[in-house]
Amino acid sequence: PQPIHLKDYRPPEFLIDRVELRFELDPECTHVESRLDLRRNPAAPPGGGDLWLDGEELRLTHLAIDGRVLASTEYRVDPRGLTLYQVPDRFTLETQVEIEPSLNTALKGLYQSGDLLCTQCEAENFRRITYFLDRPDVLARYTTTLIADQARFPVLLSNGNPIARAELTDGRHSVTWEDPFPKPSYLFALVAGDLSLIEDRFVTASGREVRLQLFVEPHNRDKGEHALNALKKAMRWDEERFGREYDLDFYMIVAVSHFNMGAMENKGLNIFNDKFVLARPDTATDADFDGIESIIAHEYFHNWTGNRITCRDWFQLSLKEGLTVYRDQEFSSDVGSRAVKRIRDVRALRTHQFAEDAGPLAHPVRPESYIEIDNFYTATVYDKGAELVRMQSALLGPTTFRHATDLYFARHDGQAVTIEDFVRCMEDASGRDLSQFRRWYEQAGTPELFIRGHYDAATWTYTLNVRQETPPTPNQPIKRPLHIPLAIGLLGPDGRESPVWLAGEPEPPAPGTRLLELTEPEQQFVFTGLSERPVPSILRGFSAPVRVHDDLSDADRLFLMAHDRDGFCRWDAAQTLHERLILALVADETHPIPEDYLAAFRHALGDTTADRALLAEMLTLPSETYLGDRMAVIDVEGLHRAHRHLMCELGCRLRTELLAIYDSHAETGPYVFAPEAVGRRALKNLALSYLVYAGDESGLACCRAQFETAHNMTDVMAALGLLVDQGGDEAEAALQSFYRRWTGEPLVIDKWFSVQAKFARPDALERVKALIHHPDYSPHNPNRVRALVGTFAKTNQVCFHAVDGSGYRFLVDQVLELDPINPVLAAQLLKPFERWRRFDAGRQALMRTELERILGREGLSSDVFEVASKALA
Ligand code: HT7
Ligand code: ZN
Repeated sequence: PQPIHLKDYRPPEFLIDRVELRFELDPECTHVESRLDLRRNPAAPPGGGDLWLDGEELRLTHLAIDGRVLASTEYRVDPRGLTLYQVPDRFTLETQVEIEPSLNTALKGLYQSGDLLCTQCEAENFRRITYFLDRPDVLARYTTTLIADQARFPVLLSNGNPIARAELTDGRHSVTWEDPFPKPSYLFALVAGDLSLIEDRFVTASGREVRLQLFVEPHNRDKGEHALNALKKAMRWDEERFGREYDLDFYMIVAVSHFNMGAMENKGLNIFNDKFVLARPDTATDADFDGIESIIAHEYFHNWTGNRITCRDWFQLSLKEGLTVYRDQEFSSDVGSRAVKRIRDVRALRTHQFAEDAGPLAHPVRPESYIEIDNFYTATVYDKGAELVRMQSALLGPTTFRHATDLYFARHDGQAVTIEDFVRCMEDASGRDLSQFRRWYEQAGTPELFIRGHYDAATWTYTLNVRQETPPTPNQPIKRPLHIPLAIGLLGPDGRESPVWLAGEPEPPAPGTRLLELTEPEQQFVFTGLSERPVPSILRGFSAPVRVHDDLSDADRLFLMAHDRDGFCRWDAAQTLHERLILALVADETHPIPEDYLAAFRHALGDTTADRALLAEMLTLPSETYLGDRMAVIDVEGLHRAHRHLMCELGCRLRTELLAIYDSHAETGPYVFAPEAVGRRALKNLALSYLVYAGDESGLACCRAQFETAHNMTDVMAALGLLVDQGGDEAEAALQSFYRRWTGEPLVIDKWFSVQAKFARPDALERVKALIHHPDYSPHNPNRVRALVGTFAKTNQVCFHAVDGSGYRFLVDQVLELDPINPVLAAQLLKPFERWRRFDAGRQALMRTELERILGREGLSSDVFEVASKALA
C-alpha cells in the first residue's frame, strides 16, 4: 500500500451540489440508486476531461449521464473506483449498485448489527455504499429514500427531516429524508430496524423546539434516561459557553451493539456504540455513566465543530477532533469537578499519548502522510490536539478566546477548512502572532522541560532556569523550540500564595497563578519580593503537554501536596512521590516506606472536608504501564512486585484510616450519579482495594459482603475485581453467580470477560484462551473482543509480557484471525506492540518475531500492515 501525503492535496475537480439516494434495503442484497448533480469546480486547476469516483465492494448494475446509459467504452471500473471518460462540465450522473450488508464484517459502510442495518461512513466508507467523490471537501445536499420490509424494519432513519412516508403494496414501506445542510459524505447515515423510541424535547436559546429521539432495541428501553439527560445538558452548555445553537428540528441517536469506535456524529443522526448510551445503576459503573455523558456531549459538539465546519482533508482531522475533545473536556469540567477531570485527562494523556509520541508510530497532530486514515484516530490527534486548543485558549485568555471561536464559526460556517484557518482566527481575534505556536501541529514528540530553581536570600529573588528540548521522533531528527505556556505559582513557607512578581516590573501582581511564555531553548525568570525561599508550583493545571524534570525535593512535594491551591499540582506532587517510591522499590525491595509519606496520606484520609474524588485520585498509585514508561528498560516483574508491595504496605500501615473511610462511606440511599456520590464510591472502593491487597480479614469480609449485597454496578465490579484478583474457589463462585445473574445483558457480560483478563493471575492467559471458545465470545463483536483480548494485552502487563512470549503469540494469533474480519479492530489491538523497544532484549526479540510473523501473512489489510511495518521500522 502507498502512503498519501498532505503536500499532494489538490482541490476536487468536480463538485456535487445535490445527491438523491434511494435504498431498497435487504441484509443480503441492498440496491442503491443515486443521482448526483455534478459540475466542474471553478476553483480547481484544469485537469483532463475524465472524472474519478471512489467506490469499493460495489456491484455496478446501471450507469447513465443525463439519462443516457453509458457504453462500456465510456468508463472503467476497478476495485478502488470508477473512471468516466470525457464527461461534460455539468451533468447528472445516475448509478445503481448492489451491496451485501450481512457479509460486511468490517463494519464500514452499510452493515448489519444484530437485527439492525446501519452505516459507518467516516472516514472513507461512503464509497462502500455508492460511487462518489468520497472526500470531506465535497459538500452536498442529500435527499434519501429508504425502502424496506415494514415488519422487519419498521423504523427507517436518515439525516435531516422526514419529508414523505408511504406504505407499499408488497409489505414494504418507505420514508424520505431531506437534509437541508450541505455535508461531506462521511456524515451520511441511515439506520433501519425494529427500534424503540425514547423521546424528549429541548427548547433552544432562541425558542425553537427540538425533538430529541433516542432509538434503542426494545429490551433496552429502561437504559436511556441518562444519555438523554446528558444530551440536554450538553445542548444548554454549548449555547452558554460557545454561543452554539442546534440547527435541525430533530436530533436522533441510535444505539447499536456492533461498532468499531465510541460513536459517530452523522448530521442529525448520531450512531453510537451502545456501551456509550445504555446505563442503569445496576448495569453500569460510575465510569460508564461518566463515559456516556462525555461521549454524548462530544458527538453533539461535533454539530458545530466538524459538521457545520468540517475538514478540508483527513490530515486536518484534529481540526474537528482536537477542538471537540477540548470542548467535551470543558463541558465535563463545568458540570463536574474541574480538578478531577483535568487529572483524569492528564493521566490518560501521559499514559497513552506520551507513549505514542515516544514510539515508532509517533506523528504530529497534523500528520504529513498516512497509509490508512483509520489508523490516525489516535491519542495524538484527539488528546494532544485538544491540548493545543487548550494552550491557545490560555495564551489568549477566556474572553479573547471566545471572540476567536466566534470568529471561527462566523467566518467558516458551511466550509471545509484547515487547522491553519483555525489558528488564523485565533491570531485575528487576538492580534497575537502564533507563528511559533504552529510548530506544535507539525512537530511530533513530547517536549521536556528541565527546570532549576535558585533562591538568593540577599536580593529576595528566586530564579527559575527553564530549558526545553524535544527528543527526535521517526523522520523528524531535529526539533525546533516551541511556544509553551507555563503556568506557575509560588508558595510561601506558610503555604500561602506569593505574588509571581518578575524583576523589572514596577508593581507586584495579585498573588496567584501566572502564565509564563517559553519560546527559547533556554530562558531565565527572576522573581522578586520574596523574603523567604518559595516552593514553586510548576505547570499548574497542566498548562502544556510536556514532561517536567525539576529539582524539587520530596519535602517540597509533600508541602505542595498539602498546600497547593491547584488541584492538579497537588495530585501531581502525590503521583511523583508514589512513582519515586515504587521505582526505588524496584531497585531495592527493602527500600523503607518513608514515615512522612505515610503521615501525609494518613492526614489526607483524615481530612473529612476534602473533595472525596480528588482524594481518591491522589491515593491511586500510577499504573504499572505508566511506570514502565518511566524506566529506561521496563522491568515487568520488578514493577509488579513493587507496586503490590506498596499497595500492601499502605493497606497495613493505614488500616485504621482505611477501615474508617470504608465504614463511613457506605451507600445509604438509592444510586445517584453526581460528583459527590461518585467521589464517595471511588474513595470507598479504593480503601477496600488497599485493605484486600494487604490481606486484611475485615477488608475481605467487607469485599464479600459488598459483592453479595451492592445494588449498583460500581460497587459490584469493585468487589468482583478484588475477589478475582485473590483467585481460588471464592473467585470462581463469584464469577459464576455474576454470569448467571447477567446472562442476556451483553454490556455486563463484557465486564465479566474483561475482569477475567485483567489480573496478573498465573492462569490468566489460559483462562483468556479458554474464553475465546466460550459460546458468548464472538470475533464479530468489537466490544467483546476489546473486553477480552484488548483488556489482556493492554492492562495485564505481567501476563501479556510473559517471558516465554506466550502473551505475544496469543495476541498475534488473534490479530491474524481478526484481520480478514475487521481490519480496523485488528489494528487497534496491535497498540501494545508499539512499546516493544522499551523492554529487555529477550522480550524485544520475541515481539519482533511476532511483528515479522504478521508481515509475513499474505493478504494483510493495509490497516494492520501500516501499524506492524511502522512499529518495526
Ligand atoms: N468521528 C468519529 C470517528 C469514527 C470512526 C473512525 C474510523 C472508524 C470508525 C469510526 N467510528 C467513528 C468519532 C468521534 O466522534 O470522534
Ligand atoms: Zn470526535
